[in-house]
Amino acid sequence: MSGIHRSSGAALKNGLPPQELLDDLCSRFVLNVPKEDLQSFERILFLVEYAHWFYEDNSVEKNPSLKSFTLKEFTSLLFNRCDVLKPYVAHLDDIFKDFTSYKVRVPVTGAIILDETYERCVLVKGWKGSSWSFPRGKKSKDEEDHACAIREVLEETGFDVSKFLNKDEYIELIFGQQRVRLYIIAGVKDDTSFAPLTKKEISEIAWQRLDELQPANDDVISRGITGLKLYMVAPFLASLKSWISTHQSPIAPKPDMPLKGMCVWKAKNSSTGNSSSSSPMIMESQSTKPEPDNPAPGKSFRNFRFDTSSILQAMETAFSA
Ligand code: M7G
Ligand code: MG
Repeated sequence: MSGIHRSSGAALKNGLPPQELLDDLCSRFVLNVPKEDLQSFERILFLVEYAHWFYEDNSVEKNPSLKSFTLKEFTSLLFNRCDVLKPYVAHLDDIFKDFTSYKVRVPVTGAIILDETYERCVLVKGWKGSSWSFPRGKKSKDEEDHACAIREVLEETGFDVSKFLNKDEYIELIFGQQRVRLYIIAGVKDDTSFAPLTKKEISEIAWQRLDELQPANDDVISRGITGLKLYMVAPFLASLKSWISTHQSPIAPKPDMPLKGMCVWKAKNSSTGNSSSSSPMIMESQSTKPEPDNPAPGKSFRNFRFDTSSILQAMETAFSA
């Protein structure tokens, strides 16, 4: 990572963000948060991830000569170029590894939204990949399961399930170290309008027919019988079927219902990375970061702590300047 310390003019020529931009992102997203969010590198990396999203979605969009980075590249850039993070550059590989393993331990909640016939459910397609999953996401620190489900479904589909949600009606499965709970929200009208509130997270939303989702096996990643690529959908279908068999749908299956899934929202420019829909972006609250059920600091942090005092000092200097 040597040689990235350049003046802003030169930096822009090869697409590297100028120092001022990185400093601004660092102070806005990483330094300017409650002290308790800076107590572990796992939490700090979630802040870096927000800064990365802001960089990709706003800075690059406004100035296309800026390069796009993976989260790992962006993290490295930020650590190498921001004074408060620089002392930890040597540990960056461990910090990143611990963050990735922490991320997959954070419990996830979401919803299985069924239409009024109980024959279709809402699935969302990720921005980067090509697979479909139930709207769902990682729990923030101290957030209750159902509150996370309501928030994530709202972020990813624009639909507020709070009025429909029954805290006792859910299917929960464990994948490796991750607990996934999906609340069953049944009887939603199929002319409900859906559109994600986050930018570049979701590329498509559709009512998918349950009978089209039947997979060849129970794998986490599977294909439905019509070739739909599914992520963490198939393992829920058996329990969902038995739930449906014991509940009466508000309306009988319509004979004229299309045999295929029905797209209800699609981004204008998904996966090309150029532009996106006109939906507003939400930057989640800076004080709520995901946290596993049994939070434990990553291995490599047992021997060193993030020095918050240097951050406070840096902020004082910045504000008094
Ligand atoms: P997440 O919020 O990390 O997962 O988003 P969760 O919903 O399971 O909690 C999943 C993936 O969507 C991320 O790894 C990103 O690739 C992408 N993504 C999510 N958000 C909120 C954004 C965003 O605001 N901007 C961009 N560019 N990508 C996002
Ligand atoms: Mg999310």
